[in-house]
Amino acid sequence: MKITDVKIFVCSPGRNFVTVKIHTDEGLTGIGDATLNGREKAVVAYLEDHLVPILIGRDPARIEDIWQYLYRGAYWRRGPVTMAAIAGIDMALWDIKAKAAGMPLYDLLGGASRDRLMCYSHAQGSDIGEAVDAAGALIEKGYRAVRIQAGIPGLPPVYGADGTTTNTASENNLPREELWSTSKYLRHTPGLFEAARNALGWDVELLHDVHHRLTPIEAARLGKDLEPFRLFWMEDAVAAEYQEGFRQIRAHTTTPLAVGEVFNTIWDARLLITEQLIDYIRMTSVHAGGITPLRRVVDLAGVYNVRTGFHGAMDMSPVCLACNIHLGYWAPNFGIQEYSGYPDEALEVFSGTWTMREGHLYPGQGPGHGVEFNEELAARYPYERSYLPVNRLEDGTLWHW
Ligand code: EZ4
Ligand code: CO
Repeated sequence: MKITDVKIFVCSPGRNFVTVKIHTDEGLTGIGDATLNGREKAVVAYLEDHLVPILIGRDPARIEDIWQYLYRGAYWRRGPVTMAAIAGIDMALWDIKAKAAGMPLYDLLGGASRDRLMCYSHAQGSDIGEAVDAAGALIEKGYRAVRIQAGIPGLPPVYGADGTTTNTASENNLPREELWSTSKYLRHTPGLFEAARNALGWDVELLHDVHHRLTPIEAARLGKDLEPFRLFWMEDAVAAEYQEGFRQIRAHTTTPLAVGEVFNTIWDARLLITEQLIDYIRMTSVHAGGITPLRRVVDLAGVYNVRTGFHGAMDMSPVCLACNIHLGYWAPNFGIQEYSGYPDEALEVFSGTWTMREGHLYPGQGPGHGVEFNEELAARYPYERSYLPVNRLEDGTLWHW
């Protein structure tokens, strides 16, 4: 079999997605996700100008060799643009291989390790009452695990802490600027989970995302203060470029830790995994560079009792979610899958065979990863420039978020 064409699509059915479609001389096609929220066009240029010409004429069965070629052969390794671009190709190649084998992707990876994947969804509110009500509504719908975020008294709405802000709500197609106060957040957050346990009981898993906004010692404080409420995890407590910082958090708290949604390679997670400084690895098929390298991360994690918690926000396309579901179905050390759902128009453009029932995800049983991309429909939703927000302290200092 030979690769005859590789097409790149950018569409915005609710939000921007970058999609790779690989064609072969035997008529089989494969689909991959290469979305990088806020920097979509950089990935498109990387793919169209630099990767597509390399791929034409190659044997799509040689997934490992193609991945090594694109990763090592670039000389300039790693980085979100590079790895999202390689991921789009890698997912499409696995899709082709699984279709050629007539197997669902998880079967090709080694077969199912479980019957269903527990997933969690997002509950947000402008205050504690609203956030806890939103969590209750999700539990009513059958979810067994819920991430809860609430607006912070004394601060205007902040991304990820209040349901009124979303990551597509840029102003005039430029990044929106938001305010952050660590002391206000640290005072307020334990009360959110106290209220959540009082209202929702103990028979549900509660999660929380800090969005990288703390320092290690502040994260240690929050982890300790949240211990009575037995969180499933505290996510992205600090910016993790400085991996050793997790030693300090870990030394102080038994609240389980999850990190890694912005990681691109196994090197970003190596120390965290091998020193058992985290409990869940959040890397995801698209930003990790595809199924080929993420499977390697999962196996390394398994050796050290670290489980998966693949990033699954709605700014990764349903193709990425499908790949995560197949990987999770196989992974012996699966933990949980994030699932925030998609707008209807996105699910029309990316029709999928995975399903969500009663708080659990199930892969499709057909060949491949099971997601089809409707090119004609996609063309009706052109790209719209949009950014994630930017965060400043109250004195104007630019901050992490
Ligand atoms: O902010 O996907 O856990 N989920 C998250 C997401 C991320 C976005 C970034 O593009 O943190 O909402
Ligand atoms: Co997150």
